[in-house]
Amino acid sequence: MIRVSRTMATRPISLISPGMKAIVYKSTGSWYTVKDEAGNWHNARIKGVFKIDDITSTNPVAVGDQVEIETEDKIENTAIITEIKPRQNYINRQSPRSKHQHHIIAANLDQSFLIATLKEPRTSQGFIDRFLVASESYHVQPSIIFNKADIYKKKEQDKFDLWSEIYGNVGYNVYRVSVKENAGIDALLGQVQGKTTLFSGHSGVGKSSLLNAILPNLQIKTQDVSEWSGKGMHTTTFAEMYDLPGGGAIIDTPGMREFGLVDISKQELSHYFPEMRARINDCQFNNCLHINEPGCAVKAAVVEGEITEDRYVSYATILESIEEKNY
Ligand SMILES: Nc1nc2c(ncn2[C@@H]2O[C@H](COP(=O)(O)OP(=O)(O)OP(=O)(O)O)[C@@H](O)[C@H]2O)c(=O)[nH]1
Ligand SMILES: [Mg+2]
Ligand SMILES: [Zn+2]
Repeated sequence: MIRVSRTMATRPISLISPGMKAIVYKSTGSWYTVKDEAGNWHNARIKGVFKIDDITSTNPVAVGDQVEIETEDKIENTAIITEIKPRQNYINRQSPRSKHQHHIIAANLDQSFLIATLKEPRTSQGFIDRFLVASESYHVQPSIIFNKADIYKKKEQDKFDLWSEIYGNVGYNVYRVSVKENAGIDALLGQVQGKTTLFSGHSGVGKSSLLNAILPNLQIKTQDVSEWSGKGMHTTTFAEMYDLPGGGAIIDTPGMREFGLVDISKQELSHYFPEMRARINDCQFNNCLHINEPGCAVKAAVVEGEITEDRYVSYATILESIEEKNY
């Protein structure tokens, strides 16, 4: 297998004019791989403390960020990130290490693809719903891609049919693909063209494999079948963005075990369930949380079968997990 790596690119020295703009393609913690507006790659880092908004983030600069850079070392072709441009949007989650910190997964996105599986490994509905809520809350259009269709037996196929109907009715695009059999990939090609798309999901669901199928020349590392233990060892260790030949880009990310939501209040949660959002104004109380309140239009819709019970259970579970901040 050919492994192409742009990291720590050693190229002829390319001049960086003062205040030159660049985009972050990869972040390894302390070093960032950036591409400047002339198309040259640099290894860049930040100096001093960057305070963005008031958030405590484990990573001040994220893949997809637009930054300004200046030369640090001409011989080594390293640069300093001097400014981060305001983000159009981003998706973040709770840091797995500390619930008081968050981790920005990527910034300036047009859409997000949740790569999900029904077995090897199994993606839970709770995980799917949290991911959808996070995307909705940052105004990033999500789609769900069920991969590994080649191993679906009747049980998995029935589940796919059910979920595809549930999420389709909510308004999300749902795809059924098998990277292994190269099935269903064509339908995705048109969807990613010209857009910046985030690939996210558990480890081992086939995010990098799907990216390789879309960009066959890339040959990025995926989990060897023999290494596959079902335990979700991470093959991709850093988020990285890849340009598409006809325009647009895909951001491949390391798999995540859980998706901890940040900065969403109990009061706003139902706004991120589109099928609830459409009914909130009909609730008797305008601060209705749709649990025990009288005259609740959301609960009425669940009883009438217009809102799926599973989605409502996800809503109630997430609601319960939100700790209100005491300002
Ligand atoms: N049966 C089957 N296996 C697949 C399919 N797509 C990917 N795989 C296998 O699933 C394993 C994991 O694939 P990766 O692409 O490395 O998964 P990933 O989501 O990038 O994982 P992380 O980088 O750890 O987050 C590999 O052994 C792939 O060969 C598929 O459609 N069917
Ligand atoms: Mg991967
Ligand atoms: Zn209500």
